[in-house]
Amino acid sequence: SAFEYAPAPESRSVVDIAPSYGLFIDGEFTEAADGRVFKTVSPSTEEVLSEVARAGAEDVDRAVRAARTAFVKWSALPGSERAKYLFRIARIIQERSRELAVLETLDNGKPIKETRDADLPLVAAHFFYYAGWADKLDHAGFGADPRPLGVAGQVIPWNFPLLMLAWKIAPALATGNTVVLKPAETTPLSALFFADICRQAGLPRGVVNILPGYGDAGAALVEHPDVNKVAFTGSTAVGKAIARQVAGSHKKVTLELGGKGANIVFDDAPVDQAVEGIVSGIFFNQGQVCCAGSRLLVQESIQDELLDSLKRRLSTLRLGDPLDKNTDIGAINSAEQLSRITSLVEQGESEGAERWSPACELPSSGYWFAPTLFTNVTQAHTIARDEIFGPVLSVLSFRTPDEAVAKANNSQYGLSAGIWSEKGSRILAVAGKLRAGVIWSNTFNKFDPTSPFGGYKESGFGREGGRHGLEAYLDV
Ligand code: TXE
Repeated sequence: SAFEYAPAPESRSVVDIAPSYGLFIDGEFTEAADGRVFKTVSPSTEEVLSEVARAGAEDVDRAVRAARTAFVKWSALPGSERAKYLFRIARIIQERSRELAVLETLDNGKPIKETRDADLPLVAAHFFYYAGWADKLDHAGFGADPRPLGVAGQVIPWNFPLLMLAWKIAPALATGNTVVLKPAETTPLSALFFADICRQAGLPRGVVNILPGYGDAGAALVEHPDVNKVAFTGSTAVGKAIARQVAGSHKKVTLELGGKGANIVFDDAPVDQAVEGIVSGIFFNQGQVCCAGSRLLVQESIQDELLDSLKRRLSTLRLGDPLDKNTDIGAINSAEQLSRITSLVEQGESEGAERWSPACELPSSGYWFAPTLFTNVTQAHTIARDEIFGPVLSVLSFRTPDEAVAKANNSQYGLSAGIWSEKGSRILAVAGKLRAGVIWSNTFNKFDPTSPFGGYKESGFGREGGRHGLEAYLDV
């Protein structure tokens, strides 16, 4: 696509990581009020990458005040002027995409193949896309003169650090809001590099503020009385806590939470293509994806054939150094996430499911988990119900389309699903019955800024992306 611009980055030398970073408030990098810092490590080596200022409630207050002051002028700018800044940011992201891809791979642990070919092109694409909306809001179908909300408090996770930032910041700025964003504690660096990009683009001070920190800073941001809109992506437990926190206040909120996506393969599906989709559905970003296809529902008549092909394919995946451009499976983002995955996998075994992994050597340092497949899984098993957020696929089977739909919908979540079949009529009939915000057909994990994304049920509410993503930042 026209958005794609990604020269090959494979060397760590393309990125210059400073030994320490401050918070980004009102256009300046500054220490935390109480002087606290934390370390961010590379999950593939456990090497310390940098020491980062840790925001607390006082810093949140400072940042929200800066954003409030900036809102007066920013919201009064003509949309065409706001668009210029967003286009400029998008272009700088393209120009610096090598550096940002390597940085993201170092801080997150995901393969460079993914940051280079998926994360970074999509980050730029979101800024281009929402830049295009900034002067067309009167024509977005919301009625004349839609208004920005004010200061947006945004809390993002570690699985797509820069992409989640783009999903949140681009529509907020396009619509005339200002932003205080808290990146996740294990992946603060790309958001801080983004702060530098805002300065490079000449963005007026205070329009974007970045506060690295932990959950306490996120909670303080959500709680701050002068925040008008809360946007959160993360765990369902924290999402529910945030919904309680803002209940009864003036704040608007969107939540993008967990998932347990069903990838449904019918007997007329092209098997080789389906195997590729199953692999990308659950092993992309080591399965640390809210819309991962973590439940494979395969029609009984082709189960054996499909599983044989899938196992052969899994044996060819390369796990290791995420900076190597041939790597398919990188590191798990943190020791905490690794232990969550490990304990759920142990539970799967103890509940009687059958575990299989290809032969694969795990590096001696860093956080690693081999691609894992569970068969003999029933709907009652924990691994078929809970989000594992790791490279672990649970295989279930079905006989009829109705049974596939019933099993796919048998989840507290409703974020994503996939349908594999040669028959268009079957795909449409099944898609119409699935309770999931995103449904792919004969592909999986494909993203596009023009398409709204979000969940049913406990996967959250509100949509990000597309024209719908504007709505969350406007009073209409
Ligand atoms: O999430 P948290 P964690 C799921 C996934 C994973 C589990 C736990 O299943 O195994 O969540 O991950 C900030 N108020 N997802 O512990 O804690 C936190 O600092 C405000 C799904 O990392 O929800 C970080 O910036 N903010 C998911 C962000 O919330 C708070 C992506 C997410 O962290 C807070 C990530 C609080 N009280 C995990 N507590 C998805 N939907 O894609 C923490 N935070």
